[in-house]
Amino acid sequence: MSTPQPHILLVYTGGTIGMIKDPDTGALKAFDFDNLLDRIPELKLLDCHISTTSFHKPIDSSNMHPDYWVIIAEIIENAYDNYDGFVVLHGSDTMSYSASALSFMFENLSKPIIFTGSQLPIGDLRTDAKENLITSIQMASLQKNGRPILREVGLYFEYKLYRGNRTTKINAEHFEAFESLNYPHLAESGVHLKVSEEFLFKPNTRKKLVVHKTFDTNITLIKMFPGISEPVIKNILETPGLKGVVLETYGAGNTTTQSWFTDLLKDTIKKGIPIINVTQCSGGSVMMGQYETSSKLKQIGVISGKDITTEAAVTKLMFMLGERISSKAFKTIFETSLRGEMS
Ligand code: ASN
Repeated sequence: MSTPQPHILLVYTGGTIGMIKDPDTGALKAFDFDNLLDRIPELKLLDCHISTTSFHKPIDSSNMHPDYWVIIAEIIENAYDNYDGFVVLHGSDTMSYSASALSFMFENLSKPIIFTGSQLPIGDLRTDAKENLITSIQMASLQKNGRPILREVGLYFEYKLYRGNRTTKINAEHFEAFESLNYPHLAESGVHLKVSEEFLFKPNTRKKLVVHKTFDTNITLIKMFPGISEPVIKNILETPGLKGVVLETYGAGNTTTQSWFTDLLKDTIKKGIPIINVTQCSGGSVMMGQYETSSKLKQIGVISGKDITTEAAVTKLMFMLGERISSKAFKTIFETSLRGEMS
């Protein structure tokens, strides 16, 4: 008896993959990407059933916003029981943020949600879109004993599948646009699709899917640089309504030890505003207390982002604030890996 073909839902949100050049300005802009299956006849050759749906008005992902994450999540949630996997076509600019956000939204996910896109439009002769799209669909279709092999939010680009919330866009030009420096890739596409099963996220399959939909955007991201000034930091931290801060520090979580700086952070934490320490290095982890320049941060209650990416830290913070996690539990929960986003 032949096994039934997996059903895959393709969700088109926009991005270069479906863009065309504006005849007047020459700039790339999102266009209506209807009839995806007709435009890419190769999709009909795949060993799965594909249905497609699209944003009413596709966007360049630089216009991404949590409201759109809810739209993507609701499309998937409403189709969840009828499909075996989901592929989200998305612009590369903010794809790591969206993949991270969706990972937090989908608790107890037991099917693949694969984000992909391209650096060149699908109509371009040298496009990377077709390989990315076709292999993403194949990855989302992978099954063992009739069940999906991948049960997490992934990001597929240029022959590699990554855990979405571990990725960062590292190149605006190369086809190899993403990297996951603190976690191994989950699968690789060569002559065969090679999945590294030991690195896959193992959800608790006995628990029911829960989709979280509230993000609190009253947060800020501060990147440290030598010479950062007191009035600037003071102004940011005293922003009315501010609820959380991601602080991009040097190396293993280090900052200036000037007292005006640590005093401002201390006052902020005392007001119940969590501050998350993430490193501005692309790889490695925050280890507060390793250097004198981070000991004080630890003392005043700064939260360690460990080896989380900035993209995952920003979305996790908005997600946890949206969930109204109490300030007492906030540090412990943030420092716990929820969806494999930190080691
Ligand atoms: N600006 C585009 C976007 O993020 C870039 C891309 O998709 N390669 O929508």
